[in-house]
Amino acid sequence: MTFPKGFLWGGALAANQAEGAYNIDGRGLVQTDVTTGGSVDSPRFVTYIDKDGNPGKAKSMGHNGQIPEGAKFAVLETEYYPNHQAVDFYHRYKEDIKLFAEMGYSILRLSISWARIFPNGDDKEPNQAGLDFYRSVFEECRKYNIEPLVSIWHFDTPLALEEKYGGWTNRKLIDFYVKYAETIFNEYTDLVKYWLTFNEINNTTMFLDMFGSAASDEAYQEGYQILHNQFVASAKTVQLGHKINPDFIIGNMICGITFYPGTCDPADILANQHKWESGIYYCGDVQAKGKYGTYAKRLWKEHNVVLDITEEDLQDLKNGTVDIYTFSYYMSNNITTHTDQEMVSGNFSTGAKNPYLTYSDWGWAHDPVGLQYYLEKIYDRYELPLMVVENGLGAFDKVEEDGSIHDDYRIDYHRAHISAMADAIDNGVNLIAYTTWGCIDIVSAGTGEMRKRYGFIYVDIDDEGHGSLDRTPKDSFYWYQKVIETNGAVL
Ligand code: P53
Repeated sequence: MTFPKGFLWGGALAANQAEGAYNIDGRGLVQTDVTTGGSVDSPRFVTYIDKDGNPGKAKSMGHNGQIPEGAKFAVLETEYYPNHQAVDFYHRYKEDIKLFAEMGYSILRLSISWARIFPNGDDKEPNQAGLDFYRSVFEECRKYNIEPLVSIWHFDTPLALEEKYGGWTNRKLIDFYVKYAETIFNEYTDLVKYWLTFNEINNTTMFLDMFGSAASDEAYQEGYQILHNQFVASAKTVQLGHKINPDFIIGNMICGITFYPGTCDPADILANQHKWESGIYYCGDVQAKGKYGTYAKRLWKEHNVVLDITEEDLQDLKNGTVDIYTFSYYMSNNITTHTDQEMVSGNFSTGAKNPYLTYSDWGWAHDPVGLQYYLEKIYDRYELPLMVVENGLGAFDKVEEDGSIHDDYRIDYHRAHISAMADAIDNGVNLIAYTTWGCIDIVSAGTGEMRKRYGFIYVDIDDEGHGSLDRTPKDSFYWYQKVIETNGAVL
């Protein structure tokens, strides 16, 4: 039997993409609350009021919306914000967790919304209603013997911290984050064992050179300083967590893209190695080995970056290494120095088109072998237990007249990826969990669409917010139920 006894099967979601209830029970605002819906062809925008009081929109690059000097982020009456309601997990979590239990989950990855606990980020006291909400969610999980796997931060820094302190470029954020982590560690010490510090921490710099235009030195300076501050916050949090409860298992979380050289030109081989260093290893090395890799100096020099790093920081990084390495996996990308190749277009997926792979409607390469490659490479580098905490296919789903949803394409995607995980395990990789992305349909992070669906459970809501929000199991629901029941033997 490939999958070891006790292997954790489940699904994953994130607060800002699932909960909705954006201004309920004292929750503060986060950036997705001022971000409109987009699509593959049209970016998401952040909305604001400029210094003269006029409303405006600025293109949101991933999770860092740039607004004009003196402007303030604002919710505009004239816009629709998909994350405000999302799929209303806030009010429907009991129904949803019951369905997850029906699939047989032994683990559920979700995130705590920082702004429900500390609405402004720098509040003296936590918001009791926020603490109560997650207590109730975790208790609901425990009722079904589902282990919560909690992301402390999933792209949702309280907006007030961004406005008042300039966000993560400011070291002050480290203390606010650690205080938030300490609060939830103490609060849920008996309910939660598995924690992740920062979701896809590497996105901040990995995507800088991947949108066709070269990023400025200033963008790298800011990106690397943000990462450094988050590394320190993560390391302090790991140390504190182990002090509060020695049984806590605390991991990092990397956006795991497998990079391949586009050709066998040695220049491409080297460029690809450098992409692994800057995109994937940079964060993993600090969080799992406790120090910057040797190539870090080269990267900083390349972009004239000078970082504010103290001796104490280096000590913290060393003492705050993670217990497990976790990552998301959706696709591979090709890295090439050649300009004559056909390029991929899609959101967050760039580079030369791989002729051996097929692509999703959003341009993401379908590459299960790339997952095996990633697992084997990363396990050998760190020798830490691994978790695949996101993996899935964003696709259009069609609801048949009788209400059923036949999503064989999604089943094929997961079957192939689970099979790749089995091969990696057979080759010695210590993989302990698999949580599929969007176990239920939720708002897409990259495009803000509802129609980019990942779930095994369909949610009746569209891109304009119309729909009953009713939940319906798709064919994949019953398929995954069987996979879990047989511990991966029947795919
Ligand atoms: P969506 C880029 C590339 C790979 C994964 O993404 C990414 C991103 C950033 O969007 O994000 C993760 O919804 C992220 C989730 C997100 C999921 O992948 O754009 O951790 O929040 O929903 C899928 O299709």
